[in-house]
Amino acid sequence: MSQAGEEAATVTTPATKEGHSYDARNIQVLKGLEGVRKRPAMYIGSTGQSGLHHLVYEVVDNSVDEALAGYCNEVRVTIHEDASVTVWDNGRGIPVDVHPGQNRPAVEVVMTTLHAGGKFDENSYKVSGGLHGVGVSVVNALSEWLEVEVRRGDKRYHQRYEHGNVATDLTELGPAEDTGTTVHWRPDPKVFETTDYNFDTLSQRLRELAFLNKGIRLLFTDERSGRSHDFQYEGGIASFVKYLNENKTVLHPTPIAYAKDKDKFSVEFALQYNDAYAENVFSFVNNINTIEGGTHLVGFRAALTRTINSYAERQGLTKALKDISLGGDDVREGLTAVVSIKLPEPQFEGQTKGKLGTTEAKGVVESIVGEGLRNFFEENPAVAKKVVEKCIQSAKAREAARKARDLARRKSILDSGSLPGKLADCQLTDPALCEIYMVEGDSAGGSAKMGRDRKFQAILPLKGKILNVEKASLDKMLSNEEIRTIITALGTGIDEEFDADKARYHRIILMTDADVDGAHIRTLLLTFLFRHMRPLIERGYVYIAMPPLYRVQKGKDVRYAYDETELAKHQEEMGKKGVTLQRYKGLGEMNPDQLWQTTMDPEHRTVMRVTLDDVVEADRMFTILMGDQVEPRRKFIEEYADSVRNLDV
Ligand code: 0RA
Repeated sequence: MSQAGEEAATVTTPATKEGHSYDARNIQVLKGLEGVRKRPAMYIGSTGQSGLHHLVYEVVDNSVDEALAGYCNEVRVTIHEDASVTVWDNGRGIPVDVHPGQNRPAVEVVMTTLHAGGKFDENSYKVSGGLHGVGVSVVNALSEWLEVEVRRGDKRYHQRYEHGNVATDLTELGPAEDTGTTVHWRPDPKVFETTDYNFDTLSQRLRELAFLNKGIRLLFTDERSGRSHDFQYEGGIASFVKYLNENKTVLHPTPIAYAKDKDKFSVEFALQYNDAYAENVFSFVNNINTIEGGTHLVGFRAALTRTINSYAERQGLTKALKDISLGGDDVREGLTAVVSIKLPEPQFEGQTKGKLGTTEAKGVVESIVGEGLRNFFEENPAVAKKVVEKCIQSAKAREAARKARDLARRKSILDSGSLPGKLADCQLTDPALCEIYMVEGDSAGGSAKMGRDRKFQAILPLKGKILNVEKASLDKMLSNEEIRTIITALGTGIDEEFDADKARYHRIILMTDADVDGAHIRTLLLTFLFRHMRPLIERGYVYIAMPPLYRVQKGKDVRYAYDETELAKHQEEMGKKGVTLQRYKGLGEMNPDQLWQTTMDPEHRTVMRVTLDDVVEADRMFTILMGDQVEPRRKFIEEYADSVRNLDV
């Protein structure tokens, strides 16, 4: 990677007309973009693929802001073969008149000044803080070149920049039929490690934006592959909820949805129950996914619990519960919901700035969600009854689970004091230093126990397929011995008692055979971790071991290959004579020494960290792979036959 440090010096080239003297503010400005090129990661998170995508989001966000202000209804995003990107919109067009304080066209100021976008923009929903909202000037600073075309006041204008510097003055091109802005840029290969965009990642984000901003048409074209998408949802977040529940069996055909503005807040929610057990609530602030939740989510949850309880009481439906009230977990079982709020200057907090801190959001969201739900229940008593009955069902099942858990605790299986007999624990006790291998099968488990470094490596052998938690209720899950063993070994507890801080290992490594069964077991384990211990994945504790597929030997020269390409390379280097090739069908075929060398020795092994890049897609994938609808699963596997082999969440 190149930081382009030297080149940043050229950013200070004066970009204004002759005879103009620079005031302090101007110099500040020039320093600003230089800073962006010096430390790009500070502005866009990274200079890898995600930073590259960030540039696209930044420009699209500006167009979406125009749409939110009511001036734009279509945005077109195109990836070109030379890795340049065009974002076109039919908004008002960036102003081109000479900016009074700066003596140059406003569009030039917007493109070359850090954070200038917001200064002109009376649209109050611009995001402050967080990762987005750094301004188009950042995109300009990190581009080899950028060209902007503005359609405004019946005319077309054009300006070009290179490395963030003005390359040509703003020129008039001719008449315009409509208004809008087109930004076309090529990310600077000296700044970015890669210029390879991921079609799916970009397309998922654009789809999300189309859901979150009802009616906007987002056209996405990838000229590298010829693929394209056209997103537009008149149903907004209700369509989003339908999409999330697409492969699930729903309790009521239409999502419950409501939207209202209050003070400086705009609040909307949509929800729909399904017959699974997981809670799937996604919250957004100014179109940004708040993965850590925050005050708006607290308000939503409070309203849901309170409104369902009071409706149930008023209708005399709680008698079945003998006066126990429905808890938060009971009203959220099988719930799919999207809560989206927009407000000026939200305060973000938390590790990844993904948590809303704005205090007033709780009360506002709580009152609007309460009102929306109450109205809906009054007008749709049949659906209301179904929802309440489902929640009561959940409460009863939770009670049964509590009993199962108590029983298990009495048998001291879930007690952290006594560890499962199958677990070969490590000697160290500091979780940050410890890892656990969850190994498919007793024989591989045996080899792993012998091959490991017992100081920091624990081994938990698993008997074949674990329970598919996607189809099991909590009490069924807790009465499953294999699952209980995993919970106890990890030390986190489960459900209401789950606490990621109690994890006994900060590396949880899934080691399964490199065959279809192995992939299935890995998916079952991941499903369990995703549904019930998601914070462990979020914290980056979960890994997948990568055992070799081949062993090639010529005399004393022994090499391992992790894929076909590597195998071919070894074979080429070693020649054909006297070479023996072994293809590993399972972990059990490796002796303890080999297993250590190839798969467990931190000096030589490769492990793949499981990440949750896109929780929405991860959820859909688990539902499809592990849920009970056969057709979507068949289609998914057909479509992704290759990638399922290397299933990455
Ligand atoms: C500054 C002020 C106004 C609009 C914009 C910038 C703007 C920026 C971008 C970036 C991509 N598309 C965009 N569309 C608009 C307000 C314009 C006015 O008041 O007329």
